[in-house]
Amino acid sequence: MSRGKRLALLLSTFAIFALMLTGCQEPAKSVFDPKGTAGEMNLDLIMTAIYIMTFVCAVVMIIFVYVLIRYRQKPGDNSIPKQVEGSMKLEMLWIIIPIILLAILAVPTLSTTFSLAETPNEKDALKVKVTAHQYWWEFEYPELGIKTAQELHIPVGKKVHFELTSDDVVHSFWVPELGGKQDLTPGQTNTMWLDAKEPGVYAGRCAELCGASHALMNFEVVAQEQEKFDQWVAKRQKPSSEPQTAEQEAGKKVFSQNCMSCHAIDGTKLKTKGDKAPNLTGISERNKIAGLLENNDKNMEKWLKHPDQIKPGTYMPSFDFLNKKDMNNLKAYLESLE
Ligand code: HEC
Ligand SMILES: [Cu+2]
Repeated sequence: MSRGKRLALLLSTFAIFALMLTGCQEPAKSVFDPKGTAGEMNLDLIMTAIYIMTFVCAVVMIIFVYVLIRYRQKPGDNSIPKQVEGSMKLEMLWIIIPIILLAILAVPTLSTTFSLAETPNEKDALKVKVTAHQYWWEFEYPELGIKTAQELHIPVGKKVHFELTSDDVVHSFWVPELGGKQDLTPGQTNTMWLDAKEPGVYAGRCAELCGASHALMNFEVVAQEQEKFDQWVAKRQKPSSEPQTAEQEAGKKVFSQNCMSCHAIDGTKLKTKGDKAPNLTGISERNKIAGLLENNDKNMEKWLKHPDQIKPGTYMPSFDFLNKKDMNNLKAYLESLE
C-alpha cells in the first residue's frame, strides 16, 4: 500500500470514530455538567479516574515511543541484542505502581459510593419510594400521601432520600445531571439520595437492559423552588375534580369500564387496585405521556390506540376498538384531570 493510501485509510478510520462519538452527546454529556451535590461527587470520581488513566497512558506511550526509536535496528547492524530475563527491580516496580494507583482510585470510590447510599440525617429530607415497572416509573411520597408516575417532582436545595425497588425485572435509576445509577431489584430495597441545586427539568433514564422498551423507559425530574413544590403537593393531595360537562361524564364511564382494572385516579369514587399501571391523578398536567410523547390531544389518542407502537412490549393494551365518540369523551375526561 502506498504512503498516501495508508494515510487516507488512517484518516478515514479516525473520521468514523469521531462520527460514532457524536452519538454520545446525550445524556452522557450532562454527567460532566452536574446540577446537584450527588452529581458533583460522581463527577469528582470520574475526573480522578480520567486523570489517573491519562497519566498511565502518557507514561506508557512515552516509554514506548522512546524504546521504539532508541533501540531500533540500525543499518548494517545484524547483531542480536543482549537478552534480559527476569529483573526483580523492574517487576516489583510494575506491580507496586499499579497497586498504588488502584488504591488512589478505590478509596474515594468506595467512600463516595457508600455515602451516596446513606440515609441523609437531615430531618427535612424528602422521602420518595421508587418502584420500577416494565417500562414505567412509580413515585410514592409516603409522608405526603401522594402517588404519581413518570414525572418526579422535587424541591430545590433539599436532599431527596430514595427507596428503590422493582416490580418485575432489574432496572436502574439514573438522572445523569443529578445522580445515580442505582439498581432496582425485585424483592429488595436499595437506597440513595440526591438533590438539585437549580430549578429545572432533568432527564431520567433506565440504565439496565430490562426488555424491549428499555431504551424508552424515560422519566423526568422536575425540580422546583420549595414554594412551587408545596403548591404541587397541595394540588395532588386534593381530590380529583369530578366531571364538569356531559362529555367528561361520559368519558368517566368509558374509563371505569376499560381502564380501572389497571389505573387508579386518586380522590374519585372509582374503585380500583390500580397498582399495575401509572396512577393517572393529574395526568393532564404532566409534561409527557408515558415519559416520551409531548402531552397533547393528538398524542394521547395515538397512545391510547397503539401504545405498542410507541413502546414495544408495553403492558398497556390497545384501545383502537373504541368508537370515535367514546374516544373523544375519554380524552375529554383525561384532560379534565388536573
Ligand atoms: C392491562 C392494564 C391496563 C389497562 C386496562 C389500561 N392501561 Fe393504561 N397503562 C398501562 C401500563 C402498564 C402503562 C405504562 C406503560 C409504559 O409507559 O410502559 C399505561 C400507561 C398509560 C398512560 C400514560 C401514563 C403516564 O403516566 O404517562 C395513559 C394516559 C394511560 N395508560 C391511559 C389508559 C386509559 C385511558 C385506559 C383505558 C381506556 C388504559 N390506560 C387502560 C396499563 C393499562
Ligand atoms: Cu428498565
